Amino acid sequence: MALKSFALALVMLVFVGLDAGATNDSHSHAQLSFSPMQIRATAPGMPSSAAYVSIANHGDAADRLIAAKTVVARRVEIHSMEMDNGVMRMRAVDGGLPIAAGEAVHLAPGGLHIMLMGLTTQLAADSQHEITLVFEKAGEITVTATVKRPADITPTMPGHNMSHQSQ
Ligand SMILES: [Cu+2]
Repeated sequence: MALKSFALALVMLVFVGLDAGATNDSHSHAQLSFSPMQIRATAPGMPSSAAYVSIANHGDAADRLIAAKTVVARRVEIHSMEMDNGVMRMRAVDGGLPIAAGEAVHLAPGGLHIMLMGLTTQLAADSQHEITLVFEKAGEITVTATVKRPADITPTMPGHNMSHQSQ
């Protein structure tokens, strides 16, 4: 009996330890890591904006970005951009964005992005806002995003282009 509760205490310790590790570094959680998230700055009255980030899956199981939320937008969607009869159109990604094991997905201007709609505040350059990403397996992970002028938004992973590719 005593041995059993010792084992249980040990298991709990391990979980607490993992938890502490996760809170020490907001850019890594479970098997996922993130580049610094960037949000496109808005002029007063602009209703929407977009956020960009690269998500790398270092684990051996696929995960999926299924939603995102933030207090600065009433509605958040994961969008792709596709050419449709010569016109670039945005559309919501059906069923979430898969992130295969050992691969990275890049959300960047002109391609995949986190669409922030119904902004509750003007997004001024250099301000910071939390965005919570919801993953099928990793659960909710909140990252701090920095607002940047459109010209200052950098590709999120130097050395990688915006296509999906293996690490
Ligand atoms: Cu969009």
